[in-house]
Parts: sequence; structure tokens; C-alpha cells
Amino acid sequence: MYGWTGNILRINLSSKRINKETFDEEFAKKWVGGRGFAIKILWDELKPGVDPLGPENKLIVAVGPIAGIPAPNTGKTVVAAKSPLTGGYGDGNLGTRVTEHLRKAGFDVLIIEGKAEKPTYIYIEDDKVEFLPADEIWGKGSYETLDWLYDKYGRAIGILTIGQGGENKVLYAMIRSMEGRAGGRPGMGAVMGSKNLKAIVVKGTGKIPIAEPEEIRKIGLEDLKKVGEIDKKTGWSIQGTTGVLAWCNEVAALPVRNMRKTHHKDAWKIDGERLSKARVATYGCPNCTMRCGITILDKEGHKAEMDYENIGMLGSNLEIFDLAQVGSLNYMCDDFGLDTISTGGVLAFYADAIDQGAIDGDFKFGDAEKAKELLRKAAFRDGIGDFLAQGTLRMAKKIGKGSEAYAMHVKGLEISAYNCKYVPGMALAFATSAIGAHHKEAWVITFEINETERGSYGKEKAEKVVQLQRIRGGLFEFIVACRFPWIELGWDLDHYPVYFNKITGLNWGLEDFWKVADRIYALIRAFWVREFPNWDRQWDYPPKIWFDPSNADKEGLIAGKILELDKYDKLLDYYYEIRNWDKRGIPKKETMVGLGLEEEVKELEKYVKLE
Ligand code: PTT
Ligand code: SF4
Repeated sequence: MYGWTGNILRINLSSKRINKETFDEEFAKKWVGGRGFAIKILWDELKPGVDPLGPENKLIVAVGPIAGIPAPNTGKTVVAAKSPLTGGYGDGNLGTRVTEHLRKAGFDVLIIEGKAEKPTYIYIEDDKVEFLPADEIWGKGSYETLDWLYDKYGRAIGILTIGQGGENKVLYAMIRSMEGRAGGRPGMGAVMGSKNLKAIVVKGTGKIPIAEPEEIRKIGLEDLKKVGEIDKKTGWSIQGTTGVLAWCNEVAALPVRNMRKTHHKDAWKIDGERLSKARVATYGCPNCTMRCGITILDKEGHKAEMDYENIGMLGSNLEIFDLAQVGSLNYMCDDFGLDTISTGGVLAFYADAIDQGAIDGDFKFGDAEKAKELLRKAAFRDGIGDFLAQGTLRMAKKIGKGSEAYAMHVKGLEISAYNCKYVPGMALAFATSAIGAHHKEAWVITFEINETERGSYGKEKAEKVVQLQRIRGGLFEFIVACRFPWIELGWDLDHYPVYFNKITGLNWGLEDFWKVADRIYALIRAFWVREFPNWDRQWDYPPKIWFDPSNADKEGLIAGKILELDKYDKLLDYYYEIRNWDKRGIPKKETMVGLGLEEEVKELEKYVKLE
């Protein structure tokens, strides 16, 4: 078998047992890698109802066949587990040197289970595994931890680590890897913390098994160069993802004031142009020639990498329009290892609840210093921070008084930085994302606003959401590569079967990829349903306030416009029809069988009646 090492490294932190396991070509072809391996393993190995922060939960680190080879933007790895924030399937995709090292160490997947007795870090060198004391780095931020590990092992090593947020099991703590890189929004860092696992360090010295190594090296290196040239010509990475902020403001889709507003006169102060002028460094992932991590000095003089989501959620959504202060909040999230999107969502919800009189407190929109104080408290679960560490859904349940309506999340995961009060297709994309409200899977908003009638609910929008989920939530998450060459530079999708076939020796076309993507989406949905057998379509609704006429903009481009529930329901029906799921949003039996999920049907039927 080429393209896969065929090996899984299972590490049990409780027993310190290490198992080297294998998988065959049938498994490899069925699940391919990354998110595909992760959901299959979690489905097979986790009993429904396990405590996501208990030793029974498993952290999966998975690469894909294309990961780590010299070809455009292949330095990514998927981290996954049952999410402590949502209770469903959770994952993230981050740039890291672990990608290449893990494959060179001879593994496609790491399964971390159990719980270490004391704070520990794991050092993997090829098939040798050491459990080492983490006393010197436990309690430290992720930057200090990275430096400590770099001093010991050199900068070329692969590292996944957590900050204090993960140690304190903040439900939206992420995993950090290298400068500016963070992944696993739905609490993957908290899962590491719950296992007393501060870091995973990987060094691999072997070879990645490739069917046509000379060919792939030639094409890969040429294409890396070409992608770099296109980037230079288009200038995309001058502003990187932050270029979209000015556009969101212009089209009234910017998150402002807990998403109550869609634009702001001061948004220009934190836009991509201002940011690129303030740039002091650029961070990026391995194997990338379009490095997009624009880095500025924050208020305290730290280097802070700023992506659009970070600025939207920690800036405009909190009505903080001072770039250096937004940088400070971003840097703190990175250092503590907290997700910027959820942190911004949580703080905005808290300010909103105070503003609405639903809860007492002294935090107001626009107060950057107080936001920093609260962020620190959340990371350490100190005082009010313990409340903030739970995420918006749980906070709203505790506050009550109608606050659930403006708790901006889907399935418990905070919405990323697109205000969809009048963008129905993007609202559907958030609502049906595999992990809760993340934009990563179907970023349909530019298509919807630029190329369709914005407020319409036609089937073509549901079709586009599914198409994008297949590409972004499927293909790029299971071959495991950054999607930006395709989405931002127009690098043709047809390149990917070429790489894939030369690596694996197979002869796949894009259609084969879509089938794997549909299989993965069906099994992820089955995972959620098994966890929550009372499942119905309301799980796929965006927040209530987007349907509330009193929340419509009073002025500007979309004044008086708002989502309409009956029409949204129709759009959701189209989505289910395309996926051949039933009206509750559960894959039908024939759909699962058609995707080769016969065994999984039997298991799911123990919990819910299938159509
Ligand atoms: C991603 C999510 C995003 S998506 C952003 S900004 W973005 C936020 N970044 C954070 C950060 O930074 N620090 C922090 N403490 N929390 C953060 N939370 C938010 O996390 C990221 C890039 C980006 S920048 C995007 S869109 C693309 N995402 C990809 C993806 O999901 N899959 C894929 N195959 N390719 C992608 N390429 C791009 O990668 P999550 P990274 Mg991240 C500082 O992982 O859980 O999906 O959360 O991975 O290496 O940092 O690269 O405008
Ligand atoms: Fe990483 Fe950005 Fe390059 Fe993608 S484009 S690989 S996110 S640096």
C-alpha cells in the first residue's frame, strides 16, 4: 500500500501502554485520512454518553495521504475528540510540523486515551515513545511551553501543546502547534488538559511511502512555486484572510455588538489595510508559499497573529476598534490556548446579557481592558471566569430570561465572524456544519451575496452548501491540506486527484472524493444522533434572534430585513433532500447502506428508528 503507512500508534496515558496497530487498504480507501479516520475511530471506540473530559474520551491526531509531502500547503493535521463544548463530534485542522514528522515516524494516526497520573508530555521518536514529566511547563502559556520544547528538541520538531486554558478545561480551549497556529475549536485543548497531557512532541526520521516519489517531488515542488507566484501576482497574502473584513462591513454581514448590528463606522480602523500596514512579521504553516499569518505588535508589545475571524470576534463584535488592543486579546487567546471565535462570542454574549438587564455585571461593549481581565479570568476559571469558561450555550441556560435567543451558537459552538441576519444560505451553512457553527465547511457567503439574490431561499443555495461541504469539510479535511490555494487563489481542484493518485498509486477522480465526503458527513451526523437520540431538525437552526423582526437593522443596506423561519425550513428541507436524510435531519437507512455503512446502521438503530 502506498500513500498510507498503514499504522496507528495508540498511547494509553493511564497504563502507559503503547500499541502499534495496523489498518488495511480497504479502511484507507473508505476513510482516506484526517477527519475520515477520526470519525470512524471515535464512532467505533467511544460508547455514547462518555464524559468528554473523562479518561474514556480519546484524542485523535490524524494526517492524510497528501499531508506532509512537498506540494502546495500540505502542512496540516486534524485533531479530533468528542467535544466537551457541544457533546458531539469535534475537530480542527491546524498547521504543524507534526504532520511531516508523524508520517516519517511511520504513522497516519495517533490515538491518545486514558489519563496521566501527573502532568506529562509525550515524546515520540519513530516508534519509540517516552512519557516525560511536564512539571516545568504545566501552568505556563503556550508560547513559553513552545520555547521550552524548542530549547530541548530544536525548532524543526513537531509539537502540539496547550496553554492554561486547556489545563483548566475551559470548554473552548484549543491545541496550539507553532507561532500563530491553533486548532480544534470545540475544546480539543480541554480534552488534552483533562488527560494531564501538556504536549505531544514528534520526530520522524523515516520515509513517507509514495507510489511515484520522483514524479510527486517534481510536480509538487513546481506547483508550490506556481502557487507562490499566483499569490505574489494577486497579492492575496498581503492582507490574507483579513481582507474580508472591509467587505463584510460593506455588505452588512460583520459581527458587531454580539451580532445585533451588521456594520460599524469605525470598522476601517481594524481592517486588512490597517493591519498589513502594522505588520511586523508573517507566520505560516509548513510547506506553504502563500503564508497568511499577518502579525502585528499588540498593546503590550507581543507579536500577535491576526486572522479575520479573530479580528471580527475580538474586535467588531465587542465594539473594540483599537487594533493593538484586539491584538492583545488575540495574543492572550493564543498564549492561554483559547479559541478566539468562542472567546469573542462568550464575551459579547456576556456584555449583551448585562446590557439587556438579564444579569448584573460591569462589562460593557468597547471596554478592551475589562475584556482582557475577563479573558484571563476565563482561562484560569477565576471567579466570574468559571462561568465564562462554559461557553455561550451553558451560560444562557443559567441566565435564562430570554437570553437563549441571543446566545450566538449552533449546537453549542459559537458562530464565527459572519452575521447572517439576512444571509440565509450562510445561516444554513453554520447550522449544518459537522461540528457546530463553524464557517470552515461551507463558506457560501460570498457566492450568496455576490452571485444570487441575497434574501432568497432557492434550492441552489442548499446545493451550494452541500457542494462546499464536500470540498471544504470533506476533501481538504481527509486528504488533509490547506484549502486556501483553491479558495483564495483559484488553484484548480483537479490538481488534488493528480497528487493523490501519484502518492497512492490509485486512479481516483473527484467523484470518488465526494462519495467519501458524503460517507463522513453521514457518520458524523450519526455520531451526534447517537449522543442525542431525541434529535430533530431544530438542531439545524441558527439562533432565534436572526428571525426576530425587532432585531432587523434600522438603517443601511439591509434595513428592515431578517431571516424568515418558514422559508428557512424549506431551505433545510432542500438540504436534507440533497443528502437523502429524513426530515429530522437523520441519514436514511438506504443512504447509509449506499455509502457502505451497513454496520453503522445496525448500531444507530439501537438508539433511534431510521426511515
Ligand atoms: C480555525 C479557526 C479559525 S479559521 C481562525 S481564523 W480563519 C481562528 N484562529 C485562531 C487563532 O489564530 N488563535 C486562536 N487562539 N484561536 C483561533 N481560533 C480560530 O480558529 C488557520 C487557517 C485559517 S485562518 C483558515 S480560515 C483556514 N482553515 C482551514 C481549515 O479549517 N481546514 C483546512 N483544510 N485548511 C484550512 N486553512 C486555513 O487555515 P480550527 P491554523 Mg486552525 C491565531 O483550526 O479548529 O478549524 O479553527 O489552523 O493552522 O491556525 O490555520 O480566518
Ligand atoms: Fe497555513 Fe495560510 Fe499557508 Fe494555509 S495559506 S498553509 S493557513 S500559512
